[in-house]
Amino acid sequence: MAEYIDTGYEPRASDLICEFYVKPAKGISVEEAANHIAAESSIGTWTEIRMSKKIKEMKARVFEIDGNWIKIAYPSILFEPGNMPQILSSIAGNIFGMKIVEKLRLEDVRWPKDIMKSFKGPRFGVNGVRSLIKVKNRPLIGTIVKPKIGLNEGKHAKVAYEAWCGGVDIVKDDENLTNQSFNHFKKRVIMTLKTREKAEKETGERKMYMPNVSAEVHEMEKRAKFVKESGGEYIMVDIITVGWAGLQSIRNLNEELGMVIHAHRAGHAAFTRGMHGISMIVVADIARLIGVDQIHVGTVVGKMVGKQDEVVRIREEIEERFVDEEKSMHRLAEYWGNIKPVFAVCSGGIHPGLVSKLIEIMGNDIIIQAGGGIHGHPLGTKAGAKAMRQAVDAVMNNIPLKEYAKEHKELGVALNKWGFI
Ligand code: CAP
Ligand code: MG
Repeated sequence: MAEYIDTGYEPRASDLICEFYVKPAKGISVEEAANHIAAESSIGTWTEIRMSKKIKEMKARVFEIDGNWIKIAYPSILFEPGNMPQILSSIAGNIFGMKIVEKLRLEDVRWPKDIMKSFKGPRFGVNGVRSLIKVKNRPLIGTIVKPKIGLNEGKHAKVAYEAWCGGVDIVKDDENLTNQSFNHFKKRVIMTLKTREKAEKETGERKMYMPNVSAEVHEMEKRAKFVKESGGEYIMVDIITVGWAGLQSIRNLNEELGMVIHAHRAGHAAFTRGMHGISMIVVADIARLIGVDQIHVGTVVGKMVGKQDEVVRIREEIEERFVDEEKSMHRLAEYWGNIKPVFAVCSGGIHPGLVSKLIEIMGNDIIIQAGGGIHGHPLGTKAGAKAMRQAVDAVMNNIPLKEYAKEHKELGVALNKWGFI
């Protein structure tokens, strides 16, 4: 049944191409596994089925086999434009569970133009967010209110106020804070936007609040509308747990709301780590197609997994800067057409002592978020926020952190507590 292997096939521009890593089950060749993967993810099943020539033409073709790496071209007729659940049920569905593979990782996808155009893409993107916040060059600084769970609405708003006044640009809810008994969503949004106004007046700077609207779709839509009516400019969505249909729904609604969508990726590591699952590069590209404006990509230096080459590659793919033609399947810089670049968010275990290394690795066009690295500062939240801002200012002025800390107490206290690299 090797009729899905066609290494002479030249993919058409209209084909969707997937790159997989495959470790076949014992006694199975890569070629045999590849054949079954292409069958199961397009028109076939485990045994021969009689079918017309027309249907056979819809089959996927394995056109490249290089060790454990295979590339499969899918005719775009297999897919419903604009329907991410259907597309992923094909190229990232049953195939992960087939006995014939021991490990299977969807590493990269090259999206054909007609599929890309069927999604909305980011509303703001990097430039839109920068002009909203009125910060041109330096990395944006964000914090997550901590403790992540347990504060009532008033205390939440106060922590946010302290962080904004200390110099943070953006304050977000944590990924598991939504509308609990101790902290109701609407009351939190109203109280926090109120303290945001106060912080803007006191600092003369734009300050943003990202309420977490993650919930069942209709509830999510109601919460997003409420944020808009209350004067907010941002919503945060846990894109993995709300699912791609949920994200598409909220992005569709956002056509009328016009808010910035922050994508938290809690849960991604259930399938992006190791060699069985889907790469974070594919997850980030899907999120960009559907239309988030900023997404967590990892930090290399913080508490979460994500090696330098992978994290930098994700940032390159979503911001399409310095795309290394060799590494990426997205050969041409204009690959993304008018789909805006997405802001890379670096968060997780970050504190002021890691900021210079982080910027050295990731560049300036990032959003640096610190939760514990601000609220755990010995002198409190406001001092922690000041220390983060001082660390970014030091790097932007090419001054070593230790040097800058001599004239900036809050940074010095942070470096003494957590060290620096
Ligand atoms: C960070 C964080 C974020 C992680 C998510 C947390 O807090 O709020 O959710 O950054 O990881 O809950 O851990 P800290 P990623 O700054 O206190 O670590 O960005 O890798 O998706
Ligand atoms: Mg969190």
